[in-house]
Amino acid sequence: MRARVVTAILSALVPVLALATPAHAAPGVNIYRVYYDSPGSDTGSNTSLNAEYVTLKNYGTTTKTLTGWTIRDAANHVYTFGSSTLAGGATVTVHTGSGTNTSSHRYWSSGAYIWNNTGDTAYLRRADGTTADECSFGSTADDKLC
Ligand SMILES: [Ca+2]
Ligand SMILES: [Ca+2]
Repeated sequence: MRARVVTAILSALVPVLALATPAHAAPGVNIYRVYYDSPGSDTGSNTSLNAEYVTLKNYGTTTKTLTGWTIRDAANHVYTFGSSTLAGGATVTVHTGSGTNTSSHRYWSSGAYIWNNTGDTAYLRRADGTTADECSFGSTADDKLC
């Protein structure tokens, strides 16, 4: 009887646990966050452009090569990663404006905003062109946790 109760409780928990699993449970590089509406007025300054960004995260435990991977918006503006890797558990943020690339911060060098405040979709593709992840967002906030 007791075992049956435990079984019933476990059965009830399984769907809850499944729902609690992050969408990006698969060990790979995925889109973590898109900060699409740069804080304050969109003045177009480099500081404002760089406060608009997309962050990728390596959900795996091994280092992944990002060389040749691309990020693009719905209008097909494309950022291509130069020679770079991303350690397991690490993040890399791609800022819209210009700056000096580091292992965790890279720069699109776009003179205009990429991510539409009114809604857009971010696509992450591997070097071979296959889709690694995509993340759509609306206009209800400044950023989206994907
Ligand atoms: Ca924007
Ligand atoms: Ca803004």
